[in-house]
Amino acid sequence: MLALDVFAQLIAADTAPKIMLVLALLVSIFGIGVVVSSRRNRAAASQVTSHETRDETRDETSHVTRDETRHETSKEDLSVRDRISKTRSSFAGAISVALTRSSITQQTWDELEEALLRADVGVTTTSRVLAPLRELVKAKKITQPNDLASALQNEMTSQLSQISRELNYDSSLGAPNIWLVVGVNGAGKTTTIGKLSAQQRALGRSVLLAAGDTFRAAAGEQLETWASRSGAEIVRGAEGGDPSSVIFDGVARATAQKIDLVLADTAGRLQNNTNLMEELAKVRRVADKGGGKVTEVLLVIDATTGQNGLSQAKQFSQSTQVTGVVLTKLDGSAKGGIVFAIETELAIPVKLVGLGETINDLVAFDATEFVSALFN
Ligand SMILES: Nc1nc2c(ncn2[C@@H]2O[C@H](COP(=O)(O)OP(=O)(O)OP(=O)(O)O)[C@@H](O)[C@H]2O)c(=O)[nH]1
Ligand SMILES: [Mg+2]
Repeated sequence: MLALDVFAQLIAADTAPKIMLVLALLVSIFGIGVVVSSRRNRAAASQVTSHETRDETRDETSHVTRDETRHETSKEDLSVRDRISKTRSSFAGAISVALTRSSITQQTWDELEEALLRADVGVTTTSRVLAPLRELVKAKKITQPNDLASALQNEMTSQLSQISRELNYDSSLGAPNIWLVVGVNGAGKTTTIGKLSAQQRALGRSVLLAAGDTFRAAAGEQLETWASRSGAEIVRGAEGGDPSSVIFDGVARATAQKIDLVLADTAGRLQNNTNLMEELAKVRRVADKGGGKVTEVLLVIDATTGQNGLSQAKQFSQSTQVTGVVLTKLDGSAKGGIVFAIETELAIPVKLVGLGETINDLVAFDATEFVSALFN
C-alpha cells in the first residue's frame, strides 16, 4: 500500500525522470526478493542433501558392517568342502561329463584322465589311479559309467598315503621341540607359523617364534605381529644377519625359559638356488645344536603353483629332510590335486592345509574328507 501511495504521488508530480527512478527502485526491490528467496531455497535444499548424505553414509557404514559380519560368520561356517570349491567345481564338473555317458568307451578314459591332469594330480598318479579301474571294467565288474565314480573315489582315497599326518611333538624331550618352516618365496611360511602358533598355544604349549628370515626387515615385523596375535615369544636378529645364529639364539632362549616349542621362520628361496639351499641345510644342522631338537621340518607349498610344487618338495627334502607338507592357498586354487602327486610320488605326508589368510584358516589334512569333497 505504501509503495502504491508513493507511486501515486510521483505520478501526480508528473515528472518522467522521477517515474524512471521509481521503476528502477521497484525492479531492484523485486530483484533482491528473488535473490534472497532463491538463497533460502538453496540453503534448505543443501541441508536436506547433507542430511541425506549423512544418512547414506550411515547406511553405507552399517551395510559394510553388516556385510563384514555376515562374511565373517559365513566364513567360519564354511567347511573344507566349501573352501576348496575351485578345485571341486573344476574336477567334479569334468568327471561328471565322463560319467554320465551311456557306456564306458575310450572317450570316458580320455575325459577322466583329462579331469585328473587338470586338477594337477600329475601324470604318474593319474595312471596309478586309473589302472585298477581299467582292470575292473575289463573284468566286467564295472559296466556302467556312473559306477566308475565311487570306484574312482575309493581309488583316489587309497592312493593317499596311510602314513601318519600327526605333527611330531616329543613331550618327553625335556627340551624345546623345534619346527623348521621352509619353502619358496611367498608360499605362506610366515602366515602358517602365525596360525600354527595360535593352534599350539590353544593346546596349552608355550611357543617361541625365531625370525630366521633375516633377508627382509619387514619379515621380522610380520612375525612380530603374529607373535603378539598368538601370544608367543619372539627372537629376532639383525637384518642381513646369519639366519642360523638367529635360530640358534631362539632355541637357546627357549631352552633357558623352558619354552615347549620353537617355530623357526626362514627366508623364501628357489629350490634350484644351490647356495641358498646349502644355507638352509646349515640352518637345519645348527638348529639341532642349541639345546632343543628339530622334530618337524614343514615344507610350505602354495597350492596354486601346481606341479612345480613337486620339484620344490624334491629339492627341499634333499636339503632339510622334510617331514611334512603344508599346502597353502587351497582356497584359491583349482589345482588341489597336487596333494596326490606329493604324497604318492614323494611319500611326504601333507599334514596341514591353508584355507585362507586369517589365524583360524589352517586345518589338519583329512584325505577321506578331501577326496569326498572333490566328488560331492
Ligand atoms: N588365500 C590364502 N592366502 C594365504 C594363505 N596362506 C598365506 N596366504 C597369503 O599369502 C601371502 C604370502 O604369505 P607369507 O606368509 O608372507 O609367505 P612367506 O612364504 O612367508 O613369504 P616370504 O617370506 O616372502 O618368502 C600373504 O598375503 C598371505 O596372507 C592361505 O592358506 N590362503
Ligand atoms: Mg615369510
